[in-house]
Amino acid sequence: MSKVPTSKSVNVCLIGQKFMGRAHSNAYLKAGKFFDLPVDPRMHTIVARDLPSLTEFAKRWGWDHATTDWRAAVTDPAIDLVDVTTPNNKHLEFVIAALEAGKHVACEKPLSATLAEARTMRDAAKTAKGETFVWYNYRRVGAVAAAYKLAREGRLGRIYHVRAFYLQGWASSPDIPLIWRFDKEQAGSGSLGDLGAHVIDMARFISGEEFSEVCGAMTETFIKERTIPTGAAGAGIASGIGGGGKKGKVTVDDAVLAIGKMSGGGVFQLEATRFATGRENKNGVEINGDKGSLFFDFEDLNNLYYFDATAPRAVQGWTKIQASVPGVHPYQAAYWPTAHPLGYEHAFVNQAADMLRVIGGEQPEVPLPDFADAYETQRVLEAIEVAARERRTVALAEVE
Ligand code: SOE
Repeated sequence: MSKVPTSKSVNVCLIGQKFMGRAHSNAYLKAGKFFDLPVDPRMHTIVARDLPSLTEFAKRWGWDHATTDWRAAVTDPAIDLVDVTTPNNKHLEFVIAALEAGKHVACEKPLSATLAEARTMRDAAKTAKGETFVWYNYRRVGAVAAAYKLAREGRLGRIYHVRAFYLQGWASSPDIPLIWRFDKEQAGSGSLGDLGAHVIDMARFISGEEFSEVCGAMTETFIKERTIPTGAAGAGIASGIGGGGKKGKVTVDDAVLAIGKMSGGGVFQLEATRFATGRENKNGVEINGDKGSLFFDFEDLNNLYYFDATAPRAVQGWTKIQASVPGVHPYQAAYWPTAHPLGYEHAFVNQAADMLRVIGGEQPEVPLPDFADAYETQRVLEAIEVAARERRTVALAEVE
């Protein structure tokens, strides 16, 4: 019987066991199954605060070790990659400890709850030994990766408009308890950083341009206070009902609107909200250029819409490109034959695969956001917050 050759292992330490803990666990579990990687991901240690539920989580997902001692795990010589999926105000401490321990570090979006903390993380990454990554997962939804490729081929030309939207509706019920996403101290902002960050990154990624000026912005908090959750009820969005207990103040935006300019001279408009009743997880962009336009909507995630403005007028029209056809984006062929669509979780598997490629010395076809890249998105978040708070125009140059 021949010994199965193994490539170099990359031992992963994941911090967090909630929604992103599950999405990232699934990604590490599957990446080496669907992709030929230069390294072999090992689900070494899972870290969270409650050991009994954590031990159950480790068993279910196949983590070798479970611990509540994050510092021992992050500095364990056996660990190669530390992945942080905690609430935003907890990113800094874990990330800096991991970078100082010489690890590769991945962090959920947005980089941090505040620009100052994000800057500290960016600066620490500049001199660190390890690679850094941020989970702007929607870049690796097939249709978005395809949009990136078409834009790099020059299919947009000079960009006139960037229209970015992220519409959810889950928070419009007053029964949703005061979870961490409603607390400025933990989240940094509400729909702006939680949802707006994704489509700001998507707009930057596809257009290849930066946001250069916020000419106007406003935020609104529709439900000013919510029931303070007790026990598991506070765990996350899905847990929903907070009971009829004490109420606490919502200290973040429920919705944000912003307009402004892009670095190429075009204009942008951005909308992010958790109160678009009827919209479940509708994120996307429409980008109009002199050579063509692209439109993506995550609630129609298997299709990318393209308008070729250079085609003869008689045949001009919006083309619906099926993303699950091999060759449209670089991930489909790793999974299934043509027209077998991928889903939400595949974007995370694609990101884990690309992170492991970078750690193994390869260069993925679709760029991964590192801390420096994610910091540019954090600057846009800050500029929008200042513009809304002070009701004025804010140039990105003002927010370094
Ligand atoms: C918020 O509801 C949320 O879970 C975001 O935090 C995620 O980043 C987004 O992908 C789905 O919605």
